[in-house]
Amino acid sequence: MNLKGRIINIISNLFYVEAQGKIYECTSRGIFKTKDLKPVVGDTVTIEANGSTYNIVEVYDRKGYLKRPKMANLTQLIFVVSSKNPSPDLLMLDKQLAFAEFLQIKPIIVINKIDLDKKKADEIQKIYTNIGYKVIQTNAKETIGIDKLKECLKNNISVFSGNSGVGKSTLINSIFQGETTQEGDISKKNNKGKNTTTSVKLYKVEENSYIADTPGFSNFEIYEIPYKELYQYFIEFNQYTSNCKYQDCMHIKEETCGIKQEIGKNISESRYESYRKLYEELKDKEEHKW
Ligand SMILES: Nc1nc2c(ncn2[C@@H]2O[C@H](COP(=O)(O)OP(=O)(O)OP(=O)(O)O)[C@@H](O)[C@H]2O)c(=O)[nH]1
Ligand SMILES: [Mg+2]
Ligand SMILES: [Zn+2]
Repeated sequence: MNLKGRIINIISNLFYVEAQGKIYECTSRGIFKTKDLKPVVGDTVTIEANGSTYNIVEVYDRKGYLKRPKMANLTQLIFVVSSKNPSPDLLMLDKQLAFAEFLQIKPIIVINKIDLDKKKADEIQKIYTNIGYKVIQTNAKETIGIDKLKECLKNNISVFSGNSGVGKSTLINSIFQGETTQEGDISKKNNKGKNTTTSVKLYKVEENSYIADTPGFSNFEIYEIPYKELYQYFIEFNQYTSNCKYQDCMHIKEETCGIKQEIGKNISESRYESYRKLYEELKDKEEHKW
């Protein structure tokens, strides 16, 4: 008997594959022992019954691969900021958005804790909806905005990222509220206050929709991005580069720069400021590599 499913968890050499609503504990055949072929969480696989055990016999092509946290077939990144406590970290948000653009994975912005500073939430929302990003306002504590968020999860494998305390766990809990997950332990885990999972794990929201739980992970590092490319991942900048005097303009020190001309007009000051800081950070890293 062969079944097609998805790897939702890996514990040492055992692969937990969800197929047709059930979870199968599987081993992988020797052919996957080479590092590159080793199945990871998120992989679509075929499993085969072998007596009382199951074997992974095929791993399908990946639609994307993330090194840290290690997972395959991620389709959506959900970046969470809070309107207050902690105060919104737009530099971090812009960094995460640039990374999503670099990876070509769809980003969603969630502004949580709108009960604490609605005005600030609206301000932030305006900056990012103007660029064309999808923004959802939530109050995770009182399950406000959660339906909209759930709608976005459909047919996606999503990962939440954001600084500590912004409300990621609370959001994930309210998504699962009143429903049992495959092991029903997302909420249990949080009640205990300690996260006992040690590796990436997928939780099924509904058919074809998963949320990845990534213990110990909060934000992506972006050092893979060459600093000279960074401006391309600030997507609203692109339409103004034709007004730059120099073809290789980095939009930092150059005069007659199409992007700098737009600051405070079509490009928000905070976005440009983030660009400048991240550019310096990446440049510094690249130049001190050796
Ligand atoms: N007022 C208010 N508080 C919230 C809201 N969402 C979460 N909180 C509170 O904010 C605190 C932090 O929430 P968590 O869900 O633990 O935050 P987290 O992003 O998972 O933090 P880390 O696990 O440290 O990365 C908790 O005390 C929550 O009860 C909200 O919408 N409004
Ligand atoms: Mg948490
Ligand atoms: Zn320029």
